[in-house]
Amino acid sequence: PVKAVIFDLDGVIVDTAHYHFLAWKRLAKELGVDLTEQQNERLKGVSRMRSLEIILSLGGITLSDHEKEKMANRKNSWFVDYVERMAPEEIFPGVKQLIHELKGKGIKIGLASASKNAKTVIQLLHIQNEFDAVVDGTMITHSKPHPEIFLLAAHKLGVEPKDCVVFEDAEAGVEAALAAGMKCVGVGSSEQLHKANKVISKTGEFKISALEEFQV
Ligand code: B16
Ligand code: MG
Repeated sequence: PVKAVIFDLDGVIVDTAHYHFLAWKRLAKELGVDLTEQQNERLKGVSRMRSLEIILSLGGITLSDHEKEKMANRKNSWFVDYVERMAPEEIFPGVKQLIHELKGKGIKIGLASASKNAKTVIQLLHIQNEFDAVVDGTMITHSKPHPEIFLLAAHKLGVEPKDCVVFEDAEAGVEAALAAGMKCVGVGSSEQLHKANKVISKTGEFKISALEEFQV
């Protein structure tokens, strides 16, 4: 039976994924790289430093560790500027209701975000108390597609991985969830997320009855 649902944050609960894209695009432009939306898919779900490294490789650019640190901090300050202007209304429609329905069925709710800004974001959205466990980018050593983040979330929830369903918008995140031995609902394009057990285009579209598909 499904005992826990673990949500990714960026792109699943709120469109911070768009703010990440804007901030990376701005940094990439300064580096002479025109970051496309297609290329941006590779940045989703992976750590800040890994994202920067992908952009540098797109431009064939090499930087010292010190320079990389500076660039990553620049991107983050722009991202934080966008995020600080965010309001609770920016939560995707239907997400809070979905969380409440799941809780009503006795299902535990986790958050597993690679973002080091995840706690700030959920506070700004006033949803920090909705989660039974939160794991963010400050608590892990391996980023998605490594399963660490989801395994830690399951551990904190006290639920076995096989009884967890993950909601993810990033290909790296879907891979991480499956590698953790969990079921995964992809949120976005079925082409991009074809490895997921089920794909929906928006989180709020999910019907709780569909959880039965995951009972084994
Ligand atoms: P930060 P998620 C991820 O969050 C984003 O998808 C990814 O694009 C970003 O690079 C990563 O967080 C790190 O974020 O720079 O704020 O630490 O999708 O796992 O919620
Ligand atoms: Mg995401």
